[in-house]
Amino acid sequence: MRLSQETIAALNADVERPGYDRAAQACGIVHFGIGAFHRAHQAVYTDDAMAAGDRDWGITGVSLRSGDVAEQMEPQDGLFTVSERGSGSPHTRLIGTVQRVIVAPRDPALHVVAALASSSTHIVSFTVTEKGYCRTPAGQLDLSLLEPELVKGATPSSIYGFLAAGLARRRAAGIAGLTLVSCDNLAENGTVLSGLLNAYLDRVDPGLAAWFRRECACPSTMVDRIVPAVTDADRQQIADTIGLEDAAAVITEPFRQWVIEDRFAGPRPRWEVGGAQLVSDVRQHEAAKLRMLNGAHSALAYLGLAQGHDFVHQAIADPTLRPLIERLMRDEAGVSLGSDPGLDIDAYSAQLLARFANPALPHRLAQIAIDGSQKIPQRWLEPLAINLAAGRACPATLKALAAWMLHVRGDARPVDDPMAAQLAALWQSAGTDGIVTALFGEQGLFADRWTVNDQSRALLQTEVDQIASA
Ligand code: CS2
Repeated sequence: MRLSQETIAALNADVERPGYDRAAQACGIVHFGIGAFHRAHQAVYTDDAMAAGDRDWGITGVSLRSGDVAEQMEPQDGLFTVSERGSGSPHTRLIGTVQRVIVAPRDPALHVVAALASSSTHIVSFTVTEKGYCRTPAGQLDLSLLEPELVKGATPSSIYGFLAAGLARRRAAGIAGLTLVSCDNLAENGTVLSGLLNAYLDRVDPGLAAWFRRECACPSTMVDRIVPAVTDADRQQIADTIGLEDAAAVITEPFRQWVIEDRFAGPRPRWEVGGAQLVSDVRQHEAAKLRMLNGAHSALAYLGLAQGHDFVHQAIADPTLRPLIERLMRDEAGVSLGSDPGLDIDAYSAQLLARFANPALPHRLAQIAIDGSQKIPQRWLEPLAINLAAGRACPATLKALAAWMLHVRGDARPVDDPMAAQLAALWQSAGTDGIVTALFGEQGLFADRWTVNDQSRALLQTEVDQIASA
């Protein structure tokens, strides 16, 4: 039997249930990118706020591309379970906040725009991954990716097209602005989203751009929870534990963190009830998490795959990799945060290493290796730029960078990256001797993010030569 509103009673008694009347809630949030991460993170914080008495924060999920999540969730009335796996026995909880899922490419009637324009909607949030922001390597809005939807009368396909249509409708109807909450792993994600959307609106409707600047807010947030992709075996195990089939189930670690810049255009759920931290400035939290957690994750992915590992907990247990990852985390990423990093680097590193080592949560390195071109700027290139400018060597980060370079050459395994073709072509034309310059030289692909100096070039070249000839 499948999980749904009707079958809830058949769930095993130890599964925690939503503490509110689902049917009585209006939709207050539209969320773009309703994948496993959102379901294990923001949906849970919102569920906590509603259980504490907040009302009308139901979530309309939007999938921009695939219909998979809608097929998992719609037959279940939006219900799904979150199972936490740590050292103790797993804890499972039913989440009731998601009301429906719209698959944008199958939505010619533009229900997404209607949801954005609804007066009950106050918040639009995003987990569309780094590439969902359609940026050039220098971080500008990449209009070449958006051409098709910029044609007059075209249906929107990016977050920008939908937001432009939704905001235009709100303005025309005299409805208040929105708070747009980016929950993606980008440095200063709110500021980035605001700048890119502003550039888009300036192009399509400068008056609307001015309205957006006046009426909307884009707080930055740091989000953290490790959420591996669910396998069929996990689904089977969850069905055995909860007593119902749950096609939308997610598994995650007990840890979760959400630090939110307290800058909203209108009402919001009391996410702090679920432990979210509302602060005046998230930049330090974001930089620490992106460089130390995500930076180490990406290093484990490319170095670990090259060593024949499949999972994070295996790679971090490898005695040849662990010291390197510790160095990257503490002495390179950690040090790049400055003399007043706002947290205890040693304690944070120790906590991250313990989370990576969690054997109850197999996390595929290949999942983390996806879209490296979109991830390495904020994870590695920023700290490299800061450290090298201060004269600090970064051998571990450079080793990881070399492993990524060899990964995108594409000889060992398929490369899942929006820039895969461009990177492969660059390898073809530049070869082993020219690739460092082609990527990180003064005219290189990533020159706006970081340019190699002589010392780092020599180190990087040695690593590339070594791996290439292995
Ligand atoms: C990972 C992240 O896939 C990746 O790139 O580094 O998804 C990571 O698990 C989360 O950011 C943890 O909060």
